[in-house]
Amino acid sequence: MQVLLLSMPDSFEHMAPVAVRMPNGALTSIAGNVDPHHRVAVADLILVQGRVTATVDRLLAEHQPDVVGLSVMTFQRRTALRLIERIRRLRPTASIVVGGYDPSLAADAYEPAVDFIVRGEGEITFRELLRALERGGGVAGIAGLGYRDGGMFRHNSDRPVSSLDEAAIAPPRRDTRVLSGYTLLGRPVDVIETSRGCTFDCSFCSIIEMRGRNFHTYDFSRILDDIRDCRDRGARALFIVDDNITLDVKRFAALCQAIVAAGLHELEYAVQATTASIADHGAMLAPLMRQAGFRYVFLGIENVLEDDLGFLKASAKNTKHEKGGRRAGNATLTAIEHLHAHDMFVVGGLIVGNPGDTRDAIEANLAFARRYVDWPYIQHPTPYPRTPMTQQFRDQGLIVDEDVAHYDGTTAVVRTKHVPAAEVEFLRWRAERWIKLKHLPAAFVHSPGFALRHMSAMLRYTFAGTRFRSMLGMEAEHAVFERYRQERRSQRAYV
Ligand code: B12
Ligand code: SF4
Repeated sequence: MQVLLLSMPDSFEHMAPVAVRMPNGALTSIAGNVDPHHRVAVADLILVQGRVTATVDRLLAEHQPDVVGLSVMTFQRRTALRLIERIRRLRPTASIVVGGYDPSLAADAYEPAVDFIVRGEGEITFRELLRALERGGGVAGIAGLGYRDGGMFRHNSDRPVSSLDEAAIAPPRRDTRVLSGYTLLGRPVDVIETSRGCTFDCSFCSIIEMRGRNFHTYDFSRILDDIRDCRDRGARALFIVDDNITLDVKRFAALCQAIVAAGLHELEYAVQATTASIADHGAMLAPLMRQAGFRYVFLGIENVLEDDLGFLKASAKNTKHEKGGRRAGNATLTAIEHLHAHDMFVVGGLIVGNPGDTRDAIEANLAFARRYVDWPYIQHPTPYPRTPMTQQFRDQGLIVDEDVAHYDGTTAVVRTKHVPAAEVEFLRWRAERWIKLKHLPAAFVHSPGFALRHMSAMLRYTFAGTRFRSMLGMEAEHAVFERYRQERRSQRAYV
């Protein structure tokens, strides 16, 4: 069968598409796990943001797919549904399948539009679906699948999460990609996985509903082969997409050593980490990470105030420990010190605009980011489907925007008990542009060629909405902010 797999073009405020265009790791993993006689094409539409419909039309004509699969996050739902309408019109014979976080957690939003919904991990479910379609058999026995049955949409039982042990999931197939241009600050970038899952239960995170609280790992030989595959295809930077690689610090340290031993430390790595693990083990771990080539570390700080950490259920992962395991306060600063001491950049993940937040509480977090963080990754709490936090915001009547196309993390769609949503977003926007500007000299040293070629585009993106008059202080900041919001919204109408 001919299969076309698409990831959505919608991008995120803190990942300017001029600087960051990463592949979707799910689709190449799905491609690597179908039976080998199928012909699969993977297209990451982030690479063609300015010409999405023309590209999809071309791919449909060239590949004549029997099955089209789309990978969708919640804020990409509107784009996905518009694309599905178009695919139906242009290729009515194709079966349409959706998977990923949004279809898994908000299946009803897709039921009227698609033929199949793959919930949770997709590799085995999708493989079995293709087998069933090929032989014209039923799909009622395929765990993890939803399907149309006459006028009804039925859902089979959940598929248990994969153990990831040997041969459970075959390696990704990157040769199936049909578009090019992935970049991380000018370096060709790819994504790899070394583990799946997390055992924490932060209230804003979709992972618990998606797969439960568990942690499974791939073995090192598979991971090193996967890194080699990326390198041999031209990647010079790698983003490790693990939910929480720092859950097992010993294993992470051993992985850093294995990367060095295999000579794969010439690549540059970016990863997500919890502050507690880095604070508790940084003296041993940070030098190993640096030797292995880690450069940008996304720290899940979430908030610097204990009340907010309590609301986000993120206190445990942000508490450092003394020898003997006694709790020793907030881990964030110690973690940042360890990373900075070893020449790594901190991408600071903070969440501002929680129910109890006052203006001062928000400003305290922004001041922290200004002082300690290299690249701000500040978001507003966003009521993604079925997270525990969503229910809390709903119960308190604090959700002010139900349009999920705005659920991109940097549009404030909830208010606090004390501050209106638009003001929360304004405060973040006002602070963040200048923190980003501060990082540009370091970005210049890190990637001089890229910075020279794209500095003006980066500045235009960061200061969207700003005009000469605004720079001279002849315009109210709120007017500039409104223009920034309008510009972003029109940029994000891809289909
Ligand atoms: C890595 C990652 C990123 C990377 C993305 C790199 C990349 N291009 O892949 C970065 C840092 C850029 C990122 C950014 C964002 N992310 Co993110 N990210 C993740 C993370 C940690 C891992 C995703 C991953 O690659 N997993 C590995 C792959 C193999 O697994 P998978 O994606 O789940 O795919 C499996 C199934 O879902 C399914 N599947 C997926 N697609 C399809 C398609 C078909 C056809 C089929 C059959 C099956 C299928 O099968 C796959 C294999 O089993 C998740 C999860 C988490 N716990 O936090 C969040 C997560 C996906 N991100 C999320 C969000 C909200 C964002 C942002 C909007 C804001 C933010 N929080 O940072 C931005 C927007 C990104 C953008 N498009 O611009 C949310 C999504 C919530 C939702 N309901 O939509 C998650 C769940 C985190 C959370 N807050 O709970 N993210
Ligand atoms: S530590 Fe990270 S991956 Fe784990 S539940 Fe919290 S936000 Fe999700």
